[in-house]
Amino acid sequence: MKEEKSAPAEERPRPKSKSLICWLGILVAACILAEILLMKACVRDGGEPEPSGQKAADGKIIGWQETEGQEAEPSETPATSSDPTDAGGESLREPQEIQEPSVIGHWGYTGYLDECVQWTDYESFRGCDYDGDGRTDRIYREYRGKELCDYRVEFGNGEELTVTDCYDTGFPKVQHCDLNGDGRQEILFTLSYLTSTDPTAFGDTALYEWTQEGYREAELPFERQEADGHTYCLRVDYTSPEKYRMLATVKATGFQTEVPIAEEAWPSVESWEREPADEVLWRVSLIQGENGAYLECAFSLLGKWVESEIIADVAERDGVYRIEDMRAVADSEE
Ligand SMILES: [Ca+2]
Ligand SMILES: [Ca+2]
Repeated sequence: MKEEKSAPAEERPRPKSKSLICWLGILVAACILAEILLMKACVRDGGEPEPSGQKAADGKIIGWQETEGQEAEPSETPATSSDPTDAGGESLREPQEIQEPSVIGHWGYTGYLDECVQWTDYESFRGCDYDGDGRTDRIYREYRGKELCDYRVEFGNGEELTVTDCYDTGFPKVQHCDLNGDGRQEILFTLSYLTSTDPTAFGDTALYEWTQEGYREAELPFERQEADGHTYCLRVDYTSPEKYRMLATVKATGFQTEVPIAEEAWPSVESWEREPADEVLWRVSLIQGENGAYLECAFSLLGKWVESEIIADVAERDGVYRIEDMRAVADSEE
């Protein structure tokens, strides 16, 4: 009897079931892959979008400035978007709170003044050419804390000048004119204090001339107020020849003017004759006159109670700024 040869182990169904498990494994893996792809497609088409905005510390929504290919950075500047999805007020972005521009919107601000959109005066700093080289000049403001800031005038050609230690609450203004006839513009930087209870009692002035070493501050022919590098003063002695009248005498020039005082203002100003007063240069204008350019400098007399000023015309002569003329005016005459 021929003994049946048992099938070799290799030929038993075992190898067949191993192949089936292998196929089943491939099928399961394919299902998992398909599920992953399906989930991704769902997220892309209808899933929650990634947050596109952040809240400021105070909870207000702040705007975005986005640059293609970059992560969006938060900005205090409300974004002006050209995104068509913004049309009709519908947008996938977070709603933005647009702050109304304010006259004091630059207080505490760091950045270019022409971008300070929360300030009503920011547009007056757009497209300026102070040095007259045809290139646009800009002013960068850096708030340093403790109510102080610096202003840096950038002339677009590598030249710049910085006015340091300015009060945050000042209102900046830049004027320019060739005062010394060298063909280069002088830069007059001023700060006024319009929100003060007496704007005529404060003012900062810095005049810059071009030299081979760059811009340097020129000295005006007035007193410097102690502990404040940008405030010029006129030292005035007051005497009262009679009630409701004050005689103002400028110590530096001997110029005198009699100031009539209203009866209701007299109690507030009569004590001024006890000591010399440092009247502050609070308004300066660059004037192009027939005989050349000059500075018109205004000093208010006797504070906010009296509407009288002394005006000093200052011109550059042989490298020095001198008082060319001094006169008294009432505010109503200006
Ligand atoms: Ca320029
Ligand atoms: Ca000049």
